[in-house]
Amino acid sequence: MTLKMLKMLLSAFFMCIVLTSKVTKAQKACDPIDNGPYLGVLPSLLMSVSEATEEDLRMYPLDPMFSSELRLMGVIDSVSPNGMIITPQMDYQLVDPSEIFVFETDASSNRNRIRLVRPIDRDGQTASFDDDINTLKFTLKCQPKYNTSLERLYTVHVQILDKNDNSPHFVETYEVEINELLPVGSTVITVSAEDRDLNLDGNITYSVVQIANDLNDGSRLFDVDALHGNVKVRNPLDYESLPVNQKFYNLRIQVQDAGMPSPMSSFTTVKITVTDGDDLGPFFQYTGCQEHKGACAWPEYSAYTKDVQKNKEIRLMTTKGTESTYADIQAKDMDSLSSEIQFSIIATTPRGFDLHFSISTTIMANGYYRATLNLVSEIDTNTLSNLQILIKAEEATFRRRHAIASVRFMKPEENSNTGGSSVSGQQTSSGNEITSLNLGLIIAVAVALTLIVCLSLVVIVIACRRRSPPDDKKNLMTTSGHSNGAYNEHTPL
Ligand SMILES: *[C@@H]1O[C@H](CO)[C@@H](O)[C@H](O)[C@H]1NC(C)=O
Ligand SMILES: *[C@@H]1O[C@H](CO)[C@@H](O)[C@H](O)[C@H]1NC(C)=O
Ligand SMILES: [Ca+2]
Ligand SMILES: [Ca+2]
Ligand SMILES: [Ca+2]
Ligand SMILES: [Ca+2]
Repeated sequence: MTLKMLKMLLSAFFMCIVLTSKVTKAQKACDPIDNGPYLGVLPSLLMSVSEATEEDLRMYPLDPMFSSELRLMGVIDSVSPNGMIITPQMDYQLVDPSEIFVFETDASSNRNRIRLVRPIDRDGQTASFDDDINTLKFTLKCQPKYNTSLERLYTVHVQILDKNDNSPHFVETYEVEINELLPVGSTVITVSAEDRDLNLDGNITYSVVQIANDLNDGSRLFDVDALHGNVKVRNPLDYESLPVNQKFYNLRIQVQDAGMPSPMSSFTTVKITVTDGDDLGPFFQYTGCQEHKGACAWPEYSAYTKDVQKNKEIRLMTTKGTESTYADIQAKDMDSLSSEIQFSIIATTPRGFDLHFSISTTIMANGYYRATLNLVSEIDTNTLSNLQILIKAEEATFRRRHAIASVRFMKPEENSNTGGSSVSGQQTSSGNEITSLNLGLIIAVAVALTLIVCLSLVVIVIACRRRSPPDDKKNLMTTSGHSNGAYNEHTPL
């Protein structure tokens, strides 16, 4: 039983060996190594090589990336017993495949291959897919040397693999003008780049790059959407903080593909010009005002009550330290927009004197506006000297930005004899007041001093006459007395 079974098993085993050996023996020259897929009427051979430039092929002709295994039995020559003759047909392409590839048997591995010998640009001349060459297709005729009439035909598909040999590039140059009031998040411009390569080699992303040593670098204020190239405002813009005559930002944008192992990139610089927007109000300006961010912090004007006459323009002054100067009320838009400004009286302290005054606006040069303040109905000097008027300079825009200044009144010095004439036409009015006051004081002091000196002289003279009878010896006595004293002091030594 067991012997019989063993015999049967052994015979089955040998049968298998015989069968398999028969199968291998059946594979002759021009037979496919694999039973490849039928992608049509003919069996197919699928291969792939990388695209290559002329230089690639000159430098690395035997690089495996430029060749592909031709999985057919036999050797490609017409001499060996299992030799075969390979003839590519020029049927699908305009070019002859035998000019692009050589068909050869690798001497060391004894394997058949096709090898690229002519440059192929997979990418074409544009980024569009229309001019891409992704596969080369042709019919291959294979004839065994031992009987050339036993020819076999295959459809060959050679896939052309992409190489990242193109850097992405921006299709145009970009310049744009925007207003400083454009809100954060707004799209300023959209940049666009192209890459002729395939898949990751052509998958491009945008990013902002800082420009070293450029005061107009915009990398802090703008960013770019990585996928779509939309440039957006990232931080609030400020026209005023840009240097004069350089109201623009340079935004450097990089575009990079995702090619492995080393991505390729290129750059563009977008010039973003910023225009002025109405973000600042008017400001009062006079020499010597306390400036804060380019505007007078607490604009204050004053006038002497004597300079206030009905239906006459009130002469106003500004004060810096102890110096008072005649000054006009002038205001200007802090934006370069030079918006129209209108002056008005908004309040008085104490209240209720608004209608005693009128104010009018005159346009001046360089965007300045001037206010003219008039008294239209009498106020008594005591009331006036305690009065303060608040004046508003308002932009005639829909935002109605404004600034406020105060005007107060002072009584001139009571002692001043010169009265109204002291300030007329003079630059330093209160300076004049002070000088006339000082003059009076100086005269008084001088008179007093002279009196004191005279009195003391008289006292001295009287005293001298009492102690020394001769008048002419007064000088001698004083000099001798002095020398005596000196001598006396020195004698104890
Ligand atoms: C070659 O093959 C053809 C087709 O199978 C056959 O007719 C012919 O006899 C063969 N010739 C030789 C010399 O074996
Ligand atoms: C590029 O890659 C990103 C992420 O890797 C993907 O979301 C996007 O669809 C790709 N684009 C293209 C055109 O391949
Ligand atoms: Ca690329
Ligand atoms: Ca490419
Ligand atoms: Ca502005
Ligand atoms: Ca303004």
